[in-house]
Amino acid sequence: TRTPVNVTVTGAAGQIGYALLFRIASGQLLGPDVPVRLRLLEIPQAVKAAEGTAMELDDCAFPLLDGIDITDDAKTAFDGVNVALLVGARPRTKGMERGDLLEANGGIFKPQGEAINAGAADDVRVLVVGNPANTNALIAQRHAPDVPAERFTAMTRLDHNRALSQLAKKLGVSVTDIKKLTIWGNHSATQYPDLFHAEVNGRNAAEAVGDQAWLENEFIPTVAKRGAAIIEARGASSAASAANAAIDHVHDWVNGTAEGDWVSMAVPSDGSYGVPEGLISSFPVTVRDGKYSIVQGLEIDEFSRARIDASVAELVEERDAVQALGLI
Ligand code: NAX
Repeated sequence: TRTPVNVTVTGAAGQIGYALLFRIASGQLLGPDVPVRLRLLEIPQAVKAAEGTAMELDDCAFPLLDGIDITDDAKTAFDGVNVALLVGARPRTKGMERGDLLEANGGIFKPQGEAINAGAADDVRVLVVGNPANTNALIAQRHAPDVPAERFTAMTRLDHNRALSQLAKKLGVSVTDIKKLTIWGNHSATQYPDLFHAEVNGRNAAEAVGDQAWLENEFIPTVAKRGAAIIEARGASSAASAANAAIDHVHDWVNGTAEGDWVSMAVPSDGSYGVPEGLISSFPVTVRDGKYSIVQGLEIDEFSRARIDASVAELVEERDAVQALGLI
């Protein structure tokens, strides 16, 4: 039998945590033959709720679930961690300025980065889900100097999946008919879902749509504002779909992407496509042998260039703001 993989989930008592943990424990994160040991990190007031979730996990009698530890201490939570899912974050509340939000999250992601640096396994992979995800990932990464920078990623897979679904609906095709869709930039309203490199049954997706007005005025804003639309309809933010995207992100990072396709991941830039080095920005990536690479050589036209630049400019602003606050 294989040795269990240590998976740490922060914000485990939250709504994404509740949708995520059962799928991890059932084998959907790493595969049907990989046992997992779960570590749940919560703030002290939410430990009891996390214990309740752990009771339910026990009650599922998942064959692959090797054990569950619950803690409010980051060092304990990340000791020996192989896969870290950083979901817990400080949400923006009424009257909160952006600086306050970044500062509050710096107070979470700095110590978590330090704890990952101190105790994580050599093969650790980190996915930041908690918003502002790209910049929270940057903060954690900068406080983990001994971990290769490329192990820190942020989630734009939910945006990617949303874009797949919107396009499939528009064209009356299945999501499996669509390949090479890309989310560029920040996981925020400035993100750029790109159809110009995407293919629908082998045909260029933007051409298949053939309607620039739909692309600009419907598709892009619908994908970018989908989170707000879910809150409006459901009275709560995306949870099961966010958990699903986190599963997809890590699953593909570990197990690889399909031949002839790619996925979107926010990863530290190597300067590709003019994105300043080190910024954690979303790119098209392929994965082979557990390592991702940014897809190279795509031609970026003027329309796409302006959209990518605008989202990257926002990431630069966020980075400069956390730098000014002394968080990185
Ligand atoms: P909830 O408020 O339901 O849960 C968050 C949990 O995190 C709470 O239980 C809280 O106690 C815990 N927490 C807070 N600080 C912590 C710390 N320092 N250590 C450990 N746990 C801590 O939020 P939920 O709906 O689960 O969303 C979690 C995060 O995901 C939010 O920041 C949200 O904005 C973000 N999202 C990111 C998405 C993405 O695509 N990247 C999409 C979905 C979601 O909006």
